[in-house]
Parts: sequence; structure tokens; C-alpha cells
Amino acid sequence: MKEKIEKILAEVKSFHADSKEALEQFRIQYLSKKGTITELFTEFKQVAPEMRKEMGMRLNELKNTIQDIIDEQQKQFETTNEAKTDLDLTLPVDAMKGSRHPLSIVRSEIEDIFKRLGFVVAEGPEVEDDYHVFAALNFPPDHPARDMQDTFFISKEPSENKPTDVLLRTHTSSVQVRAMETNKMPIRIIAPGRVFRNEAISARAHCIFHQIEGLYIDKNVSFADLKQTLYHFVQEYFGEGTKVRFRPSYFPFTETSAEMDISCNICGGTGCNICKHTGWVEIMGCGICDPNILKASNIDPEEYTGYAFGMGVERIAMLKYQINDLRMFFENDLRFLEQFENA
Ligand code: 2NM
Repeated sequence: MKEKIEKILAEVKSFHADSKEALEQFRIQYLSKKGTITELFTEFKQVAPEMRKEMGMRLNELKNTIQDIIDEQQKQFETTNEAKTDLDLTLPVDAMKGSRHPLSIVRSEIEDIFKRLGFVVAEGPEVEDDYHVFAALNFPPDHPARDMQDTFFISKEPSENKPTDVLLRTHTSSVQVRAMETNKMPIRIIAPGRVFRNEAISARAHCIFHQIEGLYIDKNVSFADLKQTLYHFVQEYFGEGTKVRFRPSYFPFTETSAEMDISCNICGGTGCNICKHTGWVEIMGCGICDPNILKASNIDPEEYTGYAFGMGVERIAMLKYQINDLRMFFENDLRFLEQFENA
């Protein structure tokens, strides 16, 4: 029996598990009810009385050694709390768990398309003044957007004829105004960002949402340039063969103004709920910069012309991922967010 124990001892000491399963197999082989140790304890009953004490000790030692080996090797297959504090936060992001927010995915995809066309991303403050959000953009003093009902004001109530000066931007056009004030010609920028409007929250509207606006000012910029650029964007983003159409519209900052629709990429134009059975969905507004907005920023409208466009990021994301309730974007429900892990 002594030899047997020594042989097993040598055997188990050289054991090294390369997987959790191999270690469990090892445990079953030696420590389970039908394992080697149980067998040895059965044999132990036949050991001569004068040898009992020594054999008993050796046998218990063997059992403990095996248990220690298992405990020791178990550690390599476990993530302990200790290991968590050793997380390497400098690792590249793709090695870590998590997902990007769909609005962030969509924004950067759209940015990339325009960057390839030579547009530069521009940013500006969310807390703005009347001048950069309204006055410089040709909004008349009595325009409804300037009403408390539509815009979040930060300073006190407007006094008579004097608009309050601090407010949350209602569009990212204010970023474009700042670029017109400071940048050299030509200007070719896109302004992505968060905007704020005093709206009741519903499946279609939220008081905080995101826009991407574009602005191109140079000599001889025409409506044909605008159409070609937006056509290219649609082919890239919604797929080759997507049709576009332009409908006349009105914005204070553009003249001529238009709304752009794309052929419904859900039903392929045959009619569904998303396109309300028209085969078309509206995705953005656009137009040729009104000479007044160029003048306001000291750009000579006789020398330069420009086009501008604006789209809602939520709306594009809803079309792209077939999301029918805008509130999803703001609830941070993990069941929603996890679906974008590979997007
Ligand atoms: C839109 C529609 C049409 C626009 C105008 C400007 C600026 F600042 F250059 F005047 N930026 N974006 C614009 C034009 C935005 O959104 C529906």
C-alpha cells in the first residue's frame, strides 16, 4: 500500500490541468465516490493493525495534497474580484465589452461619407445666444421659433421687443454661423450635435435630439451641386439605386428651399407603414443660402454662394434600423442597446 500511495503522489504532483474540464476530470478520478482515494480507504480496512497509524497518515496526506492541487489550479480558470481591479484600461476599445449607442454609430457613418467629400466636422456650444441661433440666420423678430413655446431660454423672460439672449440651440446652424464668421473661404463643414426644442415627448418627438447640418460656400455653388452631393450621400448610406426627389419648401435661412425624400428602403417603394403607402420618406431639408445670412457674416453674396442642408440623426437611425419609437434612444435599456454590439 505504501508503494501505491507514493506512486499516486508522484502522479498527481506532475499533473497540470490545461482546462477547467481537465481539472474536473482529475477531481473525479481521485476524489469522487468511486475514485482512487475511496478505493484506497476500502483497502485500508485490510491493513495490519501495526501499520494502520502510518498508512492512515499517508493516505490522509495524499488526499489533502490532491485537494490542494485542485484548489491551486482552479484559480487560473476563475476571474476573481482581485483580477478585476487589474483591468487594463489602456487596452484598445474593441478588446472590451460594450456597444456604441445607435445614434453615435449613425452619426459617425454619416460624418465619414461627408468627410470623404472634403467636409470638415465643426462643433459649437449648446448654450447659445439669440444672434447665432436666430438673428444671423434671417429669422424675423416675430418668428414662432423665438417664442417661449418652442425654445428653451436660459435667461429671464423676454422683455418687449428685446429677445432674451441666452438659450439652448434649436439647430446646429449656430455652429455654421460661427464658422462663417471666422473661417476662410471656401467653407465646407458638417455640424453634428445635440439640439433642444420645447416639445412634448412622444414616439415621434423629443425635447432633445440630434442633427447633422452641412454647409458649403464657394464661388459658383449651385443647386445642382447640392443635388449631386445629397444624391451621392443617399447612394452611400441607403444603398446603390435608392431614388431621391426634391420638393419645394421654406426655411428662413435658405432661398431656394427644398425637402428631400428617398424611395422607401423598407418596402422598396410598393407602400408600407413607414412611408405611409407613398413609397417615399422625407429625410432632410436643404437649400441655397439666403444672401441675408451671408451678408450677416460679412460674406459678399455677389462673390460667393452656398448650399446648406440639415437632417435629424434619430430619424435616419429609425429608418436604418426600423425603430418605431424615438424614446428608445433615450431610455438606455440594455435590451435595446445590446442589439448594436456588432453594428
Ligand atoms: C436645414 C434645412 C435647410 C441649414 C442652414 C444652415 C446655415 F447655417 F448655413 F444657414 N445650416 N443648415 C439648413 C438649411 C438646415 O435643416 C432642416
